[in-house]
Amino acid sequence: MTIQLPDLPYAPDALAPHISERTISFHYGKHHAGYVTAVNSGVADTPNEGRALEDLVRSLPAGGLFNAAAQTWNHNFYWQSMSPGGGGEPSGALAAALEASFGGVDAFRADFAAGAVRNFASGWGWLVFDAATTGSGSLRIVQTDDARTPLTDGLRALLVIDVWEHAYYLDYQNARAAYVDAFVEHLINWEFASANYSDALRNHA
Ligand code: MN3
Repeated sequence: MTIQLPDLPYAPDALAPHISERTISFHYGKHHAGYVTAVNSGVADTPNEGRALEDLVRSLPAGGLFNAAAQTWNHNFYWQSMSPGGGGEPSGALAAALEASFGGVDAFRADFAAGAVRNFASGWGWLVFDAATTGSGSLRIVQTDDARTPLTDGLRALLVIDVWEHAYYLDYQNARAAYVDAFVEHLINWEFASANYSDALRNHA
C-alpha cells in the first residue's frame, strides 16, 4: 500500500478569492504531491513500506523522510481545515471549549491569527486539544516549525493554517497577515474542527 495524495475536498477554484486556483495548483499539485512522492520513494523496499502515514509520522527519526511524511500529513489536514464559505461561528461543544480556553471565539480568532503572523519559521499554526488539561482550558494554540506537527507531542490537532510562503505568496506576496485574516474570517472549516474535537473527547474520556 502506497501513501496516497487525497483528493482536494473542494474544487481547486472554490476558495477564491481568498486562495486562488493558481495557488492551489502549485501548493496542492506540486508541493503536497511532491511530499507524497518523497514519502513513497523513501519507504520503498524498506521495513517502513506499507505502514500507515500516522505511524510513520509518530515513529520516524528527524530527517528527510520524517519531513516528507509529516508534511504529507500536515497538508492533508490543512485542506480539510478550510471550506468554501467557511469562517463564521463555531457552535456546540467546540464553541463552549473556545470560550473556556480563550475567553471567547473572537479572542480565539485574535490569538490564533497573531500566533500565525508572528511564527518566524516556515511553519504551521495549530489549534489543538491537550488531553493533559481536560476540562477548562483544554484547547491551546501551538506554532510549529518546518514539518513539525503536534501529532508527535501527544496533542490532538483540531485545525491548522500553513504559513509557509508557498501557501500565500502568489496571492498576498509578503502580506502574511492578510492571508491569515482571510483564513480566519472566510475559510475556517468549523465543522471539521468540531468533528475533531468530538473525536478527541471520545478518545480521552
Ligand atoms: Mn504548504
